[in-house]
Amino acid sequence: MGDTLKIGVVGVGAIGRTHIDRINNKLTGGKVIGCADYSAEFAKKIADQFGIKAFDSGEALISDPEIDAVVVTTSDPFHEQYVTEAIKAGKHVFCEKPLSPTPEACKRIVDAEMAVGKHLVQVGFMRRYDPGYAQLKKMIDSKKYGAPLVLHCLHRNYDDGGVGWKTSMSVENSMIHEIDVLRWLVGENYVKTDVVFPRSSKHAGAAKDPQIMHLTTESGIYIEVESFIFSHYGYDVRCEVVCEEGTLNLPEPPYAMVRCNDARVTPICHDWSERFPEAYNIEFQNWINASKEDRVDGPTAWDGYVAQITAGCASKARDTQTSVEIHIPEMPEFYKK
Ligand code: ISE
Repeated sequence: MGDTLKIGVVGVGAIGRTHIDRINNKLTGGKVIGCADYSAEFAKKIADQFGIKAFDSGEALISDPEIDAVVVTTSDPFHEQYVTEAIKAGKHVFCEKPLSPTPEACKRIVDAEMAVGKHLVQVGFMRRYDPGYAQLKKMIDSKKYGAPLVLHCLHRNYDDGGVGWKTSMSVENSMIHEIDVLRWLVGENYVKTDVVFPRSSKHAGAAKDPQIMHLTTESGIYIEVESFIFSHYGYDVRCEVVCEEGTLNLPEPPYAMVRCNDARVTPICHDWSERFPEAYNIEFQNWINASKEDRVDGPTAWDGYVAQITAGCASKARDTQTSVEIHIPEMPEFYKK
């Protein structure tokens, strides 16, 4: 492998490009040397922009001996195919969230990884690397404020994708972040969920928006997450953890307050790329460092599977407007190591 981890990116239509830029221009120890896309012509265009090699297919990129590790940023339904291919090639693979749209596909990835007997997969749940969430985690783990009892969370986008947004995406694409990061924060799986539809915004078109997802954990911690995709004011992520002897609030980005035109204004972010750049940088630097040491040190394929089981139950709860029990299987020994 040498001193530099040589990385190939499969899927460069969207976030993959920002990861190439981050790895090649901001981080150390890794270099994206090639990319592939379902359109080979498009891959060539992006490869030329970054001065890297274009591969004819994801498979060709993954099997190339020059490539040490793989980043999968295709559209969600294609994650399984390329992650599995990388596992078979024995290469470390970073897959953007969700690991796969269905729990069944995630389970197949888990089985494939266990079959090769080596930890290779990391899932892109970047909020775990956000310094604000990391502070909350440290405070909860210290037990200084007693046990967490209730979590109040908001996840608002300005308009996230416009008219293409579907009702199902609020859980599956957006609140999947809370499903993972809150489970990690409190260190417990979920046992029950329901999803409520308040009056819908006129900006949401045919989609139901906002939506409120409720989750209950094994010890009875009660969580509510408001997802408001068409908030039409900015990107706003909040999390308040109510503990027995204090409440903990996720820090907001430190924008300076401006006094002007008879007003006091503190700006907020416009979208997720502005809100979480540090989290992405820390996440990828960690992934590069761990891959070079042949380790996985981040959200695993098992975490991706558990998130998808939970999201599947929340989707069922949403579609049937009932409360749905969540049954998470026992974590295999393989993932406890
Ligand atoms: C998007 O895919 C993300 O991952 C963002 O973090 C989230 O806020 C947004 O709603 C999703 O569509």
